[in-house]
Amino acid sequence: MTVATTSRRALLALGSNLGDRRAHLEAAVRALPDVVAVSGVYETPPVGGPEQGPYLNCVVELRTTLSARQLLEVARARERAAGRVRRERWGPRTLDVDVLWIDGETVDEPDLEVPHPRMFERDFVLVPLADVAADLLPAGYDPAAVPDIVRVADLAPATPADAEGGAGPGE
Ligand code: A4P
Ligand code: MG
Repeated sequence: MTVATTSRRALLALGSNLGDRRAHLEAAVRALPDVVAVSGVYETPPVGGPEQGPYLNCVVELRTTLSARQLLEVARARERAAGRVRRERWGPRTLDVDVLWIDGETVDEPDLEVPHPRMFERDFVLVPLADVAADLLPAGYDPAAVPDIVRVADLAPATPADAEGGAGPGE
């Protein structure tokens, strides 16, 4: 595993389709470390899995020295904080946090693949990704041409005052 000594860009994808979806995303974004930018929040039709409700999705950019493995641990901690219960693959969830991309780093292990293997196939990832990391979009990809995905909200990154005030609501 690479141990970074200088910070580099990492991108995480967040999704929620159970409970107060926006509150789950908001609490996670506030609690994530080293956040420098947050995409819009988009309502997206579910892809794969059982019949389930629409998702809210967003993408968060970090500048961080955390390794891919440490970011996966951070992601899992946020999912646990949102009370996520795993029943079936691609099933409904209060919060999913995936490690999409880390500049200059690839990981190919049974429980961790970076870049995320499905990120470039999925409009629910690519449309929010376009807000914060358009350089990573596949050539010719036009987020404005994607049907059925609607920007519904904006979340601000946590400010230093948030950090001093504690972890925020939902914790
Ligand atoms: N894992 C491997 N690589 C990673 C990574 N880069 N980041 C492993 C995070 N996890 C990674 O994930 C399953 C396993 O993937 C974990 O054990 C982890 O070690 P999970 O979160 O338990 O289950 P999952 O999310 O159901 O599976 P998966 O395969 O990650 O699903 P996807 O491909 O992320 O799809 N539709 C809409 N509209 N919006 C969504 O957000 N999400 C999914 C999940 C399906 N349909 C969706 C959405
Ligand atoms: Mg996941």
